[in-house]
Amino acid sequence: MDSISCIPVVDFSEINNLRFDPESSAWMNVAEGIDEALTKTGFVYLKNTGISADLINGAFQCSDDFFNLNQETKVKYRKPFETSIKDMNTDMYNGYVPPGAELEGDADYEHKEVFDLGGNKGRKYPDAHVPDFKRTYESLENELRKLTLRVSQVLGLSLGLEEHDFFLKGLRHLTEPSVENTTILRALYYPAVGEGVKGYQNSTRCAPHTDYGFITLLLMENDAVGLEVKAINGKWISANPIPDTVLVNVGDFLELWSDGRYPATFHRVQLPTDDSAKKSRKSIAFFVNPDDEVNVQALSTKFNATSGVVSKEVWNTLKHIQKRTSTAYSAGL
Ligand SMILES: O=C(O)CCC(=O)C(=O)O
Ligand SMILES: [Fe+2]
Repeated sequence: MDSISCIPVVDFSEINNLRFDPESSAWMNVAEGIDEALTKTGFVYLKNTGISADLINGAFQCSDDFFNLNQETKVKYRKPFETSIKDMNTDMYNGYVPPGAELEGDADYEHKEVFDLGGNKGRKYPDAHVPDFKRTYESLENELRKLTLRVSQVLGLSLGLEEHDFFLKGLRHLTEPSVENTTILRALYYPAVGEGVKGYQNSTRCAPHTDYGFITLLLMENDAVGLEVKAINGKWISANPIPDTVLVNVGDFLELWSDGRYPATFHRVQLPTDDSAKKSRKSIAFFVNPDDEVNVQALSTKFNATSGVVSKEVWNTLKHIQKRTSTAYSAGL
């Protein structure tokens, strides 16, 4: 089965320019579509989000220009791994991560390079080598922030929260950047890999993992195949790019907030076994985390209103993120 029939597509065009109104049928329709998609797979494609294709293409071009620089130049922008986990601050969330430095799940090696822009301290941009990078990525981040705010309002509706705008309270950094946070805009690059490469047998592009934030917004180049999502029945289904869409998935915090209704599903990017491995893959992820100080616990929704909240866990945002990040980077430290 292909991705189109497995992961639903929800059209955002009706609410794109519409003020938030929990009574309006346009918002309710979108909320129902999102609820159905997220309960089924934890993933949903959003169509007609209003983010310009030129802006997205421009960001992929900058990404291409950066990752095609030689290694000596790229490591000038390296993330400061020498920062100890204990003293981890937002510097840790910025810069270039070379292949092999970050590992998800139980992979031996990931053929993956990333460039992160995160938090509100220690940002660096490779403008000396890619002059449009800062301007393009800042514009894209701005658009992704606006879309995230809309999606958060839809989620308040889809869960039937009494306080429709509840999630906005925990995402103040999206409108007030001085609020401490660990949200990351990440350019991902998976180089072309030939079967002759050492360690090919035990390596992958991105090992199975759940995302640890609130939600992730993912942009993929049109030919960037390879992403797979583990469905509730345990089968891996492909989440191939659909032109003019943004793929959204549930992170650990939304799973907890929704009391498990919206699962943070496992996903992975395998090394293709056919000719497409000879091509690189590029995507851009916006990992949205709640503000650092937010404590997350299961909410009373319209779905558990009579049965009661099941999960008793409480997670502090920063602590949870630090725990998950230190596991992912232990390979590179
Ligand atoms: O490369 C992709 O398209 C997805 C990567 C991913 O799932 C992640 O970095 O969390
Ligand atoms: Fe992911």
